[in-house]
Amino acid sequence: MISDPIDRRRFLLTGIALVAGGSLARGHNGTIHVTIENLAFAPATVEAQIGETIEWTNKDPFDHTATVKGGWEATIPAGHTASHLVTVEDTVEYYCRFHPNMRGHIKAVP
Ligand SMILES: [Cu+2]
Repeated sequence: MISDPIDRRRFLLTGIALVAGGSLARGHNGTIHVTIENLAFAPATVEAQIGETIEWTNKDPFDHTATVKGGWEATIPAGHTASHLVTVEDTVEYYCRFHPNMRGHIKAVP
């Protein structure tokens, strides 16, 4: 019951994003897509349900990482993708180990 307004907002935001060009596109398989281009995560902030997968696509000509200090790290090679399964503790800030100014945020929701 408590999560109802959050779910509605998520649905609404996703719908708007799809209409606006799909930058927050959510697949039917529960994958949330983040593009890395020009040394930035886009979108920089994502809201993900626990059990969904975040997939980063690196369009830059050099490697990046999604690194959580004291936590997990995904390496995203140039021109490739990498993914992370969202778990309950994944409301986190992450950054790129090679370019620490690159920062992203994940908000995990039930
Ligand atoms: Cu980087």
